[in-house]
Amino acid sequence: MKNFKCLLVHTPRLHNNDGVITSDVNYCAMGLFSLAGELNKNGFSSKIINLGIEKYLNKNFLLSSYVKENDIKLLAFSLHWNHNFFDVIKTAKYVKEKCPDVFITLGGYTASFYAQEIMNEFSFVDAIIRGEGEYSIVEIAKALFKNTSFDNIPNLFYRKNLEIILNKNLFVATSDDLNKFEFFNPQNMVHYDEYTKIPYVLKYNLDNQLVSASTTQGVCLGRGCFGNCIWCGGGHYAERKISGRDFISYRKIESVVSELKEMKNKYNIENFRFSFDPNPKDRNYLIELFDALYDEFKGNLSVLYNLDGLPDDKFLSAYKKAVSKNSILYMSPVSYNEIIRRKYKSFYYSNDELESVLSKMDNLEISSEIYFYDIPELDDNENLKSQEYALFLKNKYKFVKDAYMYSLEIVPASILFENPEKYKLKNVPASFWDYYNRNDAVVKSFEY
Ligand code: B12
Repeated sequence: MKNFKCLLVHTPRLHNNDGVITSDVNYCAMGLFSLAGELNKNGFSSKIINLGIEKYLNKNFLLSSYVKENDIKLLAFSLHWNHNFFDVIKTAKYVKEKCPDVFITLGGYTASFYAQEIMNEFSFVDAIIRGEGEYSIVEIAKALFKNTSFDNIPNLFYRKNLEIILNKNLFVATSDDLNKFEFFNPQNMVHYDEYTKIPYVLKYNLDNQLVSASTTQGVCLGRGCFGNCIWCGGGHYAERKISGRDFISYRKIESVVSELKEMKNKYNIENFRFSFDPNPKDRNYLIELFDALYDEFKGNLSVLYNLDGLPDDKFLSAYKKAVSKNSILYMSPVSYNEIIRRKYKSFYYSNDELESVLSKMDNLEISSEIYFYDIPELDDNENLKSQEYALFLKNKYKFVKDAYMYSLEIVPASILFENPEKYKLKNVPASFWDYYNRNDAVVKSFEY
């Protein structure tokens, strides 16, 4: 089976501004590591490749040549974020033209949401794994290797006698499953060292771009969320649609700590991103995690943590002890307007509650960044008040290191996406073509 080679591909989004090529969406979905890990565990030689890194290191790099030279049999494109829809599809198309025998599957949130449409429109896509992919990708590799059928492979859309079939059975990872998966193994990625230093925007015409100090990998603590913030494509309702997930799974704390230890000590990764706050009413798991991180790193761990709810006293004291001073808690009250906040955000708090926490954080010297959104249903004046409130918080609280506005992205599967008129949204993508066409990339994307 070692000769049956698989490749998991991350395709950033390319931009071409008057001949100056840059890319964003440079980070791989963290699940690519557990997918590669499961394939390798089952005897299928597998790697992850980031096309941005390869192209940056060698401008003549072509995925189709790599596939031929390495005799890749199963090519799995990550279409997790909607932003790189065009680049993924274009690249897959060209590779299939040059390597007709390679089996192409797609996976990730966006591919899952639009699986039927993608299968209908793009015949070079052989299959789509909907939702969580670890079990299914191994079963696909086994079926291709043994030349058996895809019937009963969970989460799978595939082609059979010109028909598109979606198997009925479902795989959603439990905590036990997550504990069996491997979330970090640099051996499983081509040019891992370079990837750890990839910047948020990569400029292909400039030297010395691979110098970012942040980790490229979000650290997986678990999966799922009880919240339904209306802009989020990964909340409870959205996840139910995308992957059938209806519960929360947590990773074992020892595994997370030993992973961080290896990343930090062996691979010199300096900052760690966490973005998991599925149930602010019960943060026992996170408190236990911080206690264990303190035992291991004695407060010498730089963390960027996106919290969905307000931190409480227990959280703040465990966090304060565990992380280094330059760590940052990111929080979004959405709008200065509490009525809008209640409507948009699941884990509501008032402005008074927010400010009381910020003043505690000042006393504890915990840094934060606070972000608000431009809300389409509010007039400019109301949105301006969020901007003013952001500035007010930044000036009033010493440890609010930054406070700013974001524009609201409409992502597939979110409540906003499903009910645009209710929220007075204009120009909401009506079909996947609208996402696909929202790019200014080079025509052939990564196969140019
Ligand atoms: C953690 C997180 C981050 C982290 C880390 C991301 C990472 N490396 O994975 C950071 C902070 C870096 C991040 C950044 C962004 N994020 Co984010 N992020 C999340 C968050 C909170 C959790 C991600 C997660 O746990 N996913 C769940 C698990 C199941 O996914 P996974 O383990 O990676 O992959 C599994 C499956 O998805 C599938 N799969 C994934 N890829 C593939 C590929 C193949 C071939 C197969 C077979 C299967 C497969 O199988 C995997 C294993 O089971 C979600 C919200 C949420 N609650 O889901 C948003 C979310 C995914 N992010 C989102 C967005 C928009 C972004 C940004 C584009 C924001 C921006 N404008 O900059 C950037 C993109 C960064 C980049 N690519 O360079 C959106 C995506 C919506 C969409 N459909 O496009 C979400 C849903 C939030 C939202 N706003 O709605 N994010």
